Amino acid sequence: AAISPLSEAERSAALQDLPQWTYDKDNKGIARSFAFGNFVEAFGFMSSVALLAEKADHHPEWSNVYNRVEILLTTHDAGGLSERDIALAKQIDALI
Ligand code: H2B
Repeated sequence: AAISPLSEAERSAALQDLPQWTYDKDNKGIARSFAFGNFVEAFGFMSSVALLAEKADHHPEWSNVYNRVEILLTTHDAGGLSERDIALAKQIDALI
């Protein structure tokens, strides 16, 4: 792994800036749910996230049902949560 996971203390500190995201212990990542007015808005958001993800070479685990989007960010190369997830979460929040 080229990148190391955050320590518990680093994770707590990082999540202070991401109040809408919660740590998912089982998946070793951070998760947030988004709700939009309809499917087109949800999918437009996903398109924007996809562009950010491709630019960062860091990709979300996610799902969409109609107007809702669930995102989980974890770093496979680190085996857990890393700085890359925090950076992408902040970029995603900035879209909203
Ligand atoms: N996305 C995520 N979420 N975790 C990774 O470890 C990761 C990735 N690794 N996107 C990247 C791609 C890596 O596989 C490529 C080769 O850079």
